[in-house]
Amino acid sequence: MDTKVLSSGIRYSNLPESYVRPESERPRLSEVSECEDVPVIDLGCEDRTHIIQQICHACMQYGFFQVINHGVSKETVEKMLQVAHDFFELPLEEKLKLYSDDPSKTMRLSTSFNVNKEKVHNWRDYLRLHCYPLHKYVPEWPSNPPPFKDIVSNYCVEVRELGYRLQELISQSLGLEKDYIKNVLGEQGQHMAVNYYPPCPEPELTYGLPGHTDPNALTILLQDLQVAGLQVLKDGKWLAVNPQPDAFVINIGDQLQALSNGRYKSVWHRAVVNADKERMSVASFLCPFDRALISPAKPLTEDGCEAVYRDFTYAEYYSKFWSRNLDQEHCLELFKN
Ligand SMILES: O=C(O)CCC(=O)C(=O)O
Repeated sequence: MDTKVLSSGIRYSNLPESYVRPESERPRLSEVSECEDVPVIDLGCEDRTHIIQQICHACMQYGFFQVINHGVSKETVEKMLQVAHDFFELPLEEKLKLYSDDPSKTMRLSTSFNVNKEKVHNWRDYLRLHCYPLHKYVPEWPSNPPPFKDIVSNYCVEVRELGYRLQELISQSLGLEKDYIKNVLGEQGQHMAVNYYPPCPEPELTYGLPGHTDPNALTILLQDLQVAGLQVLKDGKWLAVNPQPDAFVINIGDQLQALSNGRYKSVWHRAVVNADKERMSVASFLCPFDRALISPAKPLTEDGCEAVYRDFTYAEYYSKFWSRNLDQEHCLELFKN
């Protein structure tokens, strides 16, 4: 491979060796079935108690759900997907100006997951942005395509609102005060990964992203409507979550698993790739404040329920997460009492 990124315009006819997974780790695509009963929660429903019950069920049984009537406008979503697409269409030299494989950078174009740590690479390029506070980070974002900064800023504001709304509902679904999660997480960071998965010559042999859980609190994922690729692990089986119009996929992250004392599961998910078509997704991550102290919520450790995890700061967790490979054991295992 002679370029750092996959989005170079070269169409590969064979999968380069460094992307080939050992036999036992391959996706076995023919064994994956569609997730038929993905929880879809209508946030426009007037019965808040009903929404809270649905969230509780989805977070316990699945660790993820989809939302519709979520308040992020259709125009904002369409523009976001278009500008993401336009970004990856830019000439290679233009994109390479932004390339870095240093995870501590607050804006970078990169590839795979953690190229310096992993043994086998993943069939993905991604633009990673810090997004909060906007005035701090927008100046370093790409200025090409020209409308990028405006469109993405607008998207980030609307998605953040949705995230806060969901955190209130999730708090209540755990029987906690509405603001419990927001108060514990402090002034939350917001990151974005704009994922680009080019057509892959041998999708059976590799991943866009291998199975992982998200290290943050909550992920709001926008999937490309045309091409499926997201799969989640449910009861030991990988299930495809096909894109649904006007919906976001919401994943519970590791921090909410810890805060809920393991009651809610941070969902294992992965992205598989496609032989003929490119795929895009936009993941927005809400992350606790670096010094936020994460511990199982007190009301959930009363009545003889032991705290499953020790207290830790988010900064400690995040640096542990990035010091490892993506497809190792669950990072939270390292924080168990
Ligand atoms: O592309 C997808 O559907 C999943 C993306 C993802 O898991 C991530 O960015 O962490």
